[in-house]
Amino acid sequence: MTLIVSIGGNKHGKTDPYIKKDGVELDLILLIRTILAATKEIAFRVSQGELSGVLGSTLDENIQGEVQKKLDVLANQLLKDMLSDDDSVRSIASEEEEFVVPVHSTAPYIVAFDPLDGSSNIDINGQIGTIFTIYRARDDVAANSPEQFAQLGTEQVCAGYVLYGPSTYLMMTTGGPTRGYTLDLTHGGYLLTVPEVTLSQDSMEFSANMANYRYWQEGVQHYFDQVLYSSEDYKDVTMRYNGAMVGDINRILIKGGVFHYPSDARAGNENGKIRLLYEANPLAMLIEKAGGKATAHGKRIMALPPTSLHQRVPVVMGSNNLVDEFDKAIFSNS
Ligand code: AHM
Ligand code: MG
Repeated sequence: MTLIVSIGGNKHGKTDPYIKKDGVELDLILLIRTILAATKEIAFRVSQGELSGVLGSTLDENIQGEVQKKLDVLANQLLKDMLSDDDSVRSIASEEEEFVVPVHSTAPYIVAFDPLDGSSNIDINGQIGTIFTIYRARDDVAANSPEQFAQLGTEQVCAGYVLYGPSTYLMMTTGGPTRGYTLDLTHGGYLLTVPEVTLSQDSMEFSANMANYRYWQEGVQHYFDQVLYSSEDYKDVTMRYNGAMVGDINRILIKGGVFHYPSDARAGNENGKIRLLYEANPLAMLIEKAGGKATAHGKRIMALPPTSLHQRVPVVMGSNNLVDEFDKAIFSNS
């Protein structure tokens, strides 16, 4: 059943009573609305595809050494511009920006985002999304300091993503349960469609880029050998891989399963590919608040002390049993 409540308010003038129940302050609700306003604009451009002139690549590389897509740049700029206009934002960090962007020096919140996750899917009309996270600003460091964002994932006051799929879908937590919202194109607001997401613990589905097998550590290779070829426990196993973590995690939140992006032997991938601040922590919070687990090196992702703004971590996250079995196989003797 679709509940007629909306974070952005709706034609009946109601706001989401569930968010209120989480004890969320009004200025945080307004900040979330700013982020969502930007995602609606991105969703519109994405839905226009080739017609909006945003497909294809730029000639530039981002801080991650990846060629930027036009939509990466556009989504980054939209979020940055709209958040810079919001009085409650002290600092911004983006996967596409080398440095922290200082905004309002005494504002209460800092925001980090991956403006367009799954960039390789842009040109093929595949799943892509925006991942975001909000923390309280620190008064002991400057607004332009990366130290603003050197906070544990457990300090997040809001985490979410918007998936630009056949429908535009918001998954978000403000400290309470993970909830799902669908963008209603008839009135332009996100409507609460799943008040409480509960991760299935029965799934035998995994997401991993198996083409990286040759670069993985021996323990990880051995684990996947068991899963694919020998263990009776995994005889019903199946695999799905989107090339967009946001799509894989959405599937896992709805159907259960586990996502892996292990470290590998390639230069730069010693800690895998997934960024702690922009991807791992917000998605870990959504997974945990839905009853699942998220670990790196066998430890809880949200308890990892950050060491740098663009830090990467190897990730495994999803249904408890599948995360535990992987960690037991890899880390029980280390
Ligand atoms: P991006 O934020 O630049 O799009 O990179 C992150 C993405 C994840 O969404 C996805 O799971 C992963 O990169 C795919 O990487 P690979 O092509 O190595 O499997
Ligand atoms: Mg990403």
